[in-house]
Amino acid sequence: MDLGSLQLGVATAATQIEGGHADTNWHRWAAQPGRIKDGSTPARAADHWNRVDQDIALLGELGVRHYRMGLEWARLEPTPGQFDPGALQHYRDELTKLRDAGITPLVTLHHFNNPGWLEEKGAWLTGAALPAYLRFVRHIVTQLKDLVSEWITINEPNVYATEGYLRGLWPPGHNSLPETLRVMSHMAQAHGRAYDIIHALQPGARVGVAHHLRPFDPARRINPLDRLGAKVMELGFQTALLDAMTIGRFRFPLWGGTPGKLRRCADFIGVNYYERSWVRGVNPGTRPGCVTNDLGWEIYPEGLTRLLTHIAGRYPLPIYITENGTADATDAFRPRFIVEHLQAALASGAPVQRYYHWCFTDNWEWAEGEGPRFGLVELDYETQARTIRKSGRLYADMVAHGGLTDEAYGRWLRVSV
Ligand code: IFM
Repeated sequence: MDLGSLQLGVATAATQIEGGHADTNWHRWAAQPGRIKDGSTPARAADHWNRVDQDIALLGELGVRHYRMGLEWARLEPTPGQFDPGALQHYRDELTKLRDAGITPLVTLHHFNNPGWLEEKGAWLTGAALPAYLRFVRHIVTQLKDLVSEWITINEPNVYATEGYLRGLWPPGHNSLPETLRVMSHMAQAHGRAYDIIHALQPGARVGVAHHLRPFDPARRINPLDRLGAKVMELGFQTALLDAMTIGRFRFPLWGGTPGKLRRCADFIGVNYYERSWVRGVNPGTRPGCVTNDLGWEIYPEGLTRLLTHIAGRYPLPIYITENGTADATDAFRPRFIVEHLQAALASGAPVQRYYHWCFTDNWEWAEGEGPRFGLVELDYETQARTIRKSGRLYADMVAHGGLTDEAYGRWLRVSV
């Protein structure tokens, strides 16, 4: 497999790897009994805050030239309007080291993580988030634009909204469809404003959103209820947001923007792809009998081809696969997962410029805690020892050769019979 111009990188998010005691919505949530499956908190994670040098050396071992990372808003702005110069310097140092190592950072400004003070004011449900977020964006871009030129304004607004406001499994633990749509609308509006601010400060910047996308397929192909359910979910969970955050088209069930007026508000489409939804009536589920990962998510590379083909036909923009990966504690199927998803991306013929594997190291997986293992690099949470997995070695080989060589295939993927 020849990757052509497709470049490989790895992805992380601040709250999931940094460790420490920032006052975020997640640190507060994890402190409540029963919220996190294994009772863990983000305070340990991968202790990346203290191990930046070690982790940059590991990125060097993988050979990647692209690294997607997040910023912890609560560290940078611990009280409203007061920015912490120490935290800013920490990120400046990290970004400088990355660039010195020949690695281009793609920086996420919001990845499910609100400062505690914003959460207290209702965060994205109320009018509090927009001015606070824009102030944060303005300050951070001004301070980091000499080191960063690629930005993700918001990660997976649909997942943030549905897990926190519909399913109630994430902070703030609500169960309300109107609230979910309000949060989505506020995030879509915030992205458009942030896009303009970043471009005003840094005209050459590349700005986008990391969208969580999946195919929604009716469980019973000719059942009208399943078909309708799949269509409605696709629109409500992703298509309406994609339109609003790419071409400024706000339509039901979202609101905001200027009616009838379209405008470009993304320089690339970020795609986070993990699985498909198998819809029965109004219930999204998993196809019975399919191959799944450790979290029960269907492994379905063809879904990536389908999504990319659809997106490329809808928006004339380059595509970054900003996340793709799988929970596989024993690394039994991750090597094949990676190769098959890269093949699926190439098969789409879509203008995919980047592929960031999720995750660089094992990460604190939100309400699932420390259990799921997504890393190319295995983490021993007790000792913080890092070990590159077989899949990580394969990935490094693909980075070095611009694709999968016959030798690598034989070494990492051939099944002996
Ligand atoms: O770990 C998450 C990440 O924070 C957002 N996208 C999906 C990943 C795996 O669940």
